[in-house]
Amino acid sequence: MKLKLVNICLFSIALLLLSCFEGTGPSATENVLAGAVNSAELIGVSSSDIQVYLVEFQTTGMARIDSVVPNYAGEYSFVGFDFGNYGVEASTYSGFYPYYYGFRDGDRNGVFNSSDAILFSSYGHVNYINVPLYGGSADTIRYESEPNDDAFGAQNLGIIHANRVYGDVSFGGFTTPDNYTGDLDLFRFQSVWTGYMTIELSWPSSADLDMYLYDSGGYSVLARAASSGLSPERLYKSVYRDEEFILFVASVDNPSSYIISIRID
Ligand SMILES: [Ca+2]
Ligand SMILES: [Ca+2]
Ligand SMILES: [Ca+2]
Repeated sequence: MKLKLVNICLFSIALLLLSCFEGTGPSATENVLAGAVNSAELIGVSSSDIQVYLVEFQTTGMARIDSVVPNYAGEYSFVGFDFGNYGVEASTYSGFYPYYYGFRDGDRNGVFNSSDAILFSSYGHVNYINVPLYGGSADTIRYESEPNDDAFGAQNLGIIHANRVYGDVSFGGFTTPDNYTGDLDLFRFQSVWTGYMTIELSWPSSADLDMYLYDSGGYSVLARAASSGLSPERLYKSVYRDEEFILFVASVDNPSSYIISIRID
Protein backbone atom coordinates (compact mmCIF):
# COMPACT_ATOMS: atom_id res chain seq x y z
CA MET A 1 0.00 0.00 0.00
CA LYS A 2 2.78 2.40 0.92
CA LEU A 3 4.60 1.68 -2.32
CA LYS A 4 1.44 2.50 -4.23
CA LEU A 5 1.14 5.88 -2.55
CA VAL A 6 4.77 6.69 -3.27
CA ASN A 7 4.15 5.85 -6.90
CA ILE A 8 1.14 8.15 -6.99
CA CYS A 9 3.20 10.96 -5.49
CA LEU A 10 6.00 10.53 -8.02
CA PHE A 11 3.46 10.42 -10.83
CA SER A 12 1.92 13.61 -9.50
CA ILE A 13 5.25 15.39 -9.32
CA ALA A 14 6.07 14.30 -12.87
CA LEU A 15 2.79 15.69 -14.17
CA LEU A 16 3.27 18.90 -12.21
CA LEU A 17 6.71 19.34 -13.76
CA LEU A 18 5.26 18.57 -17.18
CA SER A 19 2.57 21.20 -16.75
CA CYS A 20 5.29 23.61 -15.62
CA PHE A 21 7.25 23.14 -18.83
CA GLU A 22 4.28 23.02 -21.15
CA GLY A 23 2.33 25.73 -19.41
CA THR A 24 -1.11 24.18 -19.45
CA GLY A 25 -0.86 20.45 -20.00
CA PRO A 26 -2.75 18.61 -22.75
CA SER A 27 -5.58 20.34 -24.55
CA ALA A 28 -9.16 19.43 -23.75
CA THR A 29 -12.64 20.27 -24.87
CA GLU A 30 -13.87 20.89 -21.35
CA ASN A 31 -12.38 22.40 -18.25
CA VAL A 32 -11.03 19.54 -16.16
CA LEU A 33 -9.31 19.75 -12.84
CA ALA A 34 -7.95 16.55 -11.43
CA GLY A 35 -5.68 15.83 -8.54
CA ALA A 36 -5.02 13.47 -5.70
CA VAL A 37 -5.29 13.77 -1.98
CA ASN A 38 -2.03 12.75 -0.41
CA SER A 39 -3.70 10.28 1.90
CA ALA A 40 -0.34 8.94 3.09
CA GLU A 41 -0.17 12.00 5.29
CA LEU A 42 -3.69 11.66 6.62
CA ILE A 43 -3.00 9.13 9.34
CA GLY A 44 -5.93 6.86 10.07
CA VAL A 45 -8.11 8.34 7.33
CA SER A 46 -9.13 6.48 4.19
CA SER A 47 -10.02 8.23 0.94
CA SER A 48 -13.71 7.45 1.47
CA ASP A 49 -13.64 9.62 4.59
CA ILE A 50 -12.59 12.64 2.56
CA GLN A 51 -14.69 15.20 0.79
CA VAL A 52 -12.99 17.38 -1.84
CA TYR A 53 -14.58 20.70 -2.74
CA LEU A 54 -14.21 22.92 -5.77
CA VAL A 55 -14.26 26.44 -4.36
CA GLU A 56 -14.60 29.78 -6.05
CA PHE A 57 -12.68 32.70 -4.62
CA GLN A 58 -14.97 35.69 -4.40
CA THR A 59 -14.47 39.19 -3.07
CA THR A 60 -16.37 38.16 0.03
CA GLY A 61 -14.40 34.94 0.56
CA MET A 62 -14.69 31.41 -0.76
CA ALA A 63 -17.83 29.56 -1.87
CA ARG A 64 -18.00 25.79 -2.33
CA ILE A 65 -19.59 25.07 -5.70
CA ASP A 66 -19.03 21.34 -6.15
CA SER A 67 -17.81 18.35 -4.17
CA VAL A 68 -16.63 14.79 -4.74
CA VAL A 69 -15.36 11.82 -2.75
CA PRO A 70 -11.96 10.73 -4.07
CA ASN A 71 -11.43 7.19 -5.32
CA TYR A 72 -9.44 4.54 -3.44
CA ALA A 73 -6.18 6.12 -4.58
CA GLY A 74 -7.25 9.57 -3.42
CA GLU A 75 -7.79 10.80 -6.95
CA TYR A 76 -10.57 13.25 -7.79
CA SER A 77 -11.67 15.42 -10.70
CA PHE A 78 -14.02 18.28 -11.47
CA VAL A 79 -15.37 18.92 -14.96
CA GLY A 80 -17.17 21.81 -16.57
CA PHE A 81 -16.47 24.84 -14.38
CA ASP A 82 -15.79 28.21 -15.88
CA PHE A 83 -12.66 30.34 -15.74
CA GLY A 84 -11.98 32.55 -12.81
CA ASN A 85 -10.41 32.07 -9.44
CA TYR A 86 -10.89 28.49 -8.36
CA GLY A 87 -9.34 26.36 -5.72
CA VAL A 88 -9.63 22.98 -4.12
CA GLU A 89 -10.31 22.35 -0.50
CA ALA A 90 -10.40 18.99 1.25
CA SER A 91 -11.57 17.85 4.61
CA THR A 92 -12.75 14.69 6.31
CA TYR A 93 -16.42 14.09 6.94
CA SER A 94 -15.83 14.39 10.64
CA GLY A 95 -13.99 17.64 10.23
CA PHE A 96 -11.07 16.46 12.35
CA TYR A 97 -8.65 16.83 9.47
CA PRO A 98 -9.60 20.07 7.77
CA TYR A 99 -6.54 20.24 5.59
CA TYR A 100 -6.75 22.82 2.87
CA TYR A 101 -4.85 23.07 -0.33
CA GLY A 102 -5.47 24.29 -3.82
CA PHE A 103 -4.72 26.57 -6.67
CA ARG A 104 -6.21 29.47 -8.46
CA ASP A 105 -5.80 31.19 -11.78
CA GLY A 106 -3.93 33.91 -9.93
CA ASP A 107 -3.25 36.19 -12.89
CA ARG A 108 -6.72 35.49 -14.34
CA ASN A 109 -5.48 34.88 -17.85
CA GLY A 110 -7.73 31.85 -18.27
CA VAL A 111 -4.79 29.46 -17.94
CA PHE A 112 -4.01 27.47 -14.86
CA ASN A 113 -0.33 26.71 -14.47
CA SER A 114 2.11 25.99 -11.72
CA SER A 115 2.90 29.65 -11.11
CA ASP A 116 -0.77 30.18 -10.26
CA ALA A 117 -0.80 27.41 -7.72
CA ILE A 118 -1.25 28.27 -4.11
CA LEU A 119 -0.38 25.54 -1.69
CA PHE A 120 -2.47 25.84 1.43
CA SER A 121 -0.70 22.92 3.04
CA SER A 122 1.41 19.94 2.14
CA TYR A 123 -1.39 17.47 2.78
CA GLY A 124 -2.43 17.36 -0.82
CA HIS A 125 -1.49 18.52 -4.22
CA VAL A 126 -2.93 19.28 -7.60
CA ASN A 127 -1.22 17.13 -10.16
CA TYR A 128 -3.09 17.75 -13.35
CA ILE A 129 -4.66 21.00 -14.40
CA ASN A 130 -6.17 21.18 -17.82
CA VAL A 131 -8.32 23.94 -19.28
CA PRO A 132 -8.99 24.83 -22.90
CA LEU A 133 -7.10 27.70 -24.42
CA TYR A 134 -8.08 29.69 -27.45
CA GLY A 135 -10.06 27.49 -29.79
CA GLY A 136 -11.58 25.24 -27.16
CA SER A 137 -15.29 24.53 -27.10
CA ALA A 138 -17.94 26.00 -24.86
CA ASP A 139 -17.18 24.97 -21.34
CA THR A 140 -20.01 26.05 -19.14
CA ILE A 141 -23.74 25.48 -19.40
CA ARG A 142 -26.15 27.78 -17.60
CA TYR A 143 -29.93 27.97 -17.41
CA GLU A 144 -31.90 31.15 -17.46
CA SER A 145 -33.46 32.12 -14.16
CA GLU A 146 -36.38 34.53 -13.79
CA PRO A 147 -36.94 37.26 -12.79
CA ASN A 148 -34.35 38.87 -15.03
CA ASP A 149 -36.47 41.57 -16.62
CA ASP A 150 -34.35 44.66 -16.05
CA ALA A 151 -30.73 45.71 -15.55
CA PHE A 152 -31.06 45.56 -11.78
CA GLY A 153 -32.37 41.99 -11.89
CA ALA A 154 -30.09 40.77 -14.69
CA GLN A 155 -28.95 37.18 -14.11
CA ASN A 156 -25.26 37.22 -13.22
CA LEU A 157 -23.21 34.74 -15.28
CA GLY A 158 -19.92 35.77 -13.69
CA ILE A 159 -16.61 35.85 -15.51
CA ILE A 160 -16.89 34.31 -18.95
CA HIS A 161 -14.61 32.67 -21.42
CA ALA A 162 -17.14 30.46 -23.18
CA ASN A 163 -20.68 29.99 -21.94
CA ARG A 164 -23.89 28.53 -23.25
CA VAL A 165 -27.16 29.69 -21.72
CA TYR A 166 -30.48 27.89 -22.20
CA GLY A 167 -33.53 30.11 -21.74
CA ASP A 168 -37.09 30.92 -22.72
CA VAL A 169 -38.94 34.04 -23.70
CA SER A 170 -42.37 33.20 -22.31
CA PHE A 171 -44.14 35.76 -24.47
CA GLY A 172 -43.23 38.26 -27.15
CA GLY A 173 -44.35 41.65 -28.38
CA PHE A 174 -43.04 44.79 -29.99
CA THR A 175 -44.22 48.31 -30.64
CA THR A 176 -42.31 50.63 -32.94
CA PRO A 177 -39.80 52.04 -32.95
CA ASP A 178 -37.95 49.93 -30.38
CA ASN A 179 -40.16 48.85 -27.52
CA TYR A 180 -40.12 45.15 -26.63
CA THR A 181 -43.28 44.39 -24.65
CA GLY A 182 -42.83 40.65 -24.01
CA ASP A 183 -40.65 38.69 -21.58
CA LEU A 184 -37.31 40.50 -21.33
CA ASP A 185 -34.29 38.38 -20.38
CA LEU A 186 -31.18 40.19 -19.20
CA PHE A 187 -27.80 38.68 -18.29
CA ARG A 188 -24.80 40.31 -16.68
CA PHE A 189 -21.25 39.03 -17.22
CA GLN A 190 -17.59 40.01 -17.28
CA SER A 191 -14.90 39.19 -19.83
CA VAL A 192 -12.17 36.88 -18.59
CA TRP A 193 -9.56 38.63 -20.73
CA THR A 194 -8.95 41.24 -23.41
CA GLY A 195 -10.07 39.79 -26.72
CA TYR A 196 -12.84 39.42 -29.23
CA MET A 197 -16.32 38.39 -28.16
CA THR A 198 -18.82 36.51 -30.31
CA ILE A 199 -22.41 36.02 -29.15
CA GLU A 200 -24.88 33.87 -31.02
CA LEU A 201 -28.58 33.64 -30.26
CA SER A 202 -30.44 30.70 -31.78
CA TRP A 203 -33.91 29.22 -31.26
CA PRO A 204 -35.86 26.24 -32.59
CA SER A 205 -39.40 27.49 -33.11
CA SER A 206 -41.16 30.08 -35.26
CA ALA A 207 -40.33 33.38 -33.66
CA ASP A 208 -38.25 36.47 -34.22
CA LEU A 209 -35.82 36.97 -31.36
CA ASP A 210 -33.40 39.89 -31.03
CA MET A 211 -30.51 40.70 -28.72
CA TYR A 212 -28.72 43.84 -27.61
CA LEU A 213 -25.44 44.25 -25.78
CA TYR A 214 -25.42 47.05 -23.20
CA ASP A 215 -22.80 48.56 -20.93
CA SER A 216 -22.75 47.43 -17.29
CA GLY A 217 -25.33 50.02 -16.27
CA GLY A 218 -27.76 49.01 -19.01
CA TYR A 219 -27.76 52.52 -20.48
CA SER A 220 -25.81 52.41 -23.76
CA VAL A 221 -26.25 49.93 -26.58
CA LEU A 222 -22.77 48.71 -27.55
CA ALA A 223 -23.87 46.22 -30.22
CA ARG A 224 -27.15 44.95 -31.56
CA ALA A 225 -28.44 41.94 -33.52
CA ALA A 226 -32.06 42.64 -34.37
CA SER A 227 -32.81 41.54 -37.89
CA SER A 228 -36.32 40.42 -38.76
CA GLY A 229 -37.06 36.78 -39.47
CA LEU A 230 -36.33 33.36 -38.02
CA SER A 231 -32.57 33.32 -38.55
CA PRO A 232 -30.14 33.24 -35.60
CA GLU A 233 -28.70 36.55 -34.44
CA ARG A 234 -24.98 37.20 -33.99
CA LEU A 235 -23.03 40.09 -32.61
CA TYR A 236 -19.34 40.82 -32.19
CA LYS A 237 -17.40 43.12 -29.92
CA SER A 238 -13.82 43.78 -28.88
CA VAL A 239 -13.64 43.51 -25.12
CA TYR A 240 -11.28 44.30 -22.27
CA ARG A 241 -10.40 42.03 -19.39
CA ASP A 242 -12.95 42.41 -16.58
CA GLU A 243 -15.19 44.56 -18.80
CA GLU A 244 -18.78 44.13 -17.71
CA PHE A 245 -21.82 43.88 -19.96
CA ILE A 246 -25.54 43.30 -19.93
CA LEU A 247 -27.06 41.16 -22.67
CA PHE A 248 -30.73 41.72 -23.50
CA VAL A 249 -32.84 39.04 -25.25
CA ALA A 250 -36.48 39.37 -26.28
CA SER A 251 -38.99 38.11 -28.85
CA VAL A 252 -40.70 40.43 -31.29
CA ASP A 253 -43.64 38.08 -31.69
CA ASN A 254 -43.98 34.49 -30.41
CA PRO A 255 -42.71 32.74 -27.29
CA SER A 256 -39.68 30.52 -27.80
CA SER A 257 -36.89 28.69 -26.11
CA TYR A 258 -33.40 29.84 -27.08
CA ILE A 259 -29.69 29.19 -26.68
CA ILE A 260 -27.13 31.94 -26.20
CA SER A 261 -23.49 31.07 -26.95
CA ILE A 262 -20.97 33.59 -25.66
CA ARG A 263 -17.33 33.09 -26.46
CA ILE A 264 -14.37 35.37 -25.85
CA ASP A 265 -11.16 34.55 -27.72
CA1 LIG B 1 -37.33 34.38 -19.76
CA1 LIG C 1 -37.42 37.61 -18.21
CA1 LIG D 1 -34.44 38.85 -34.96
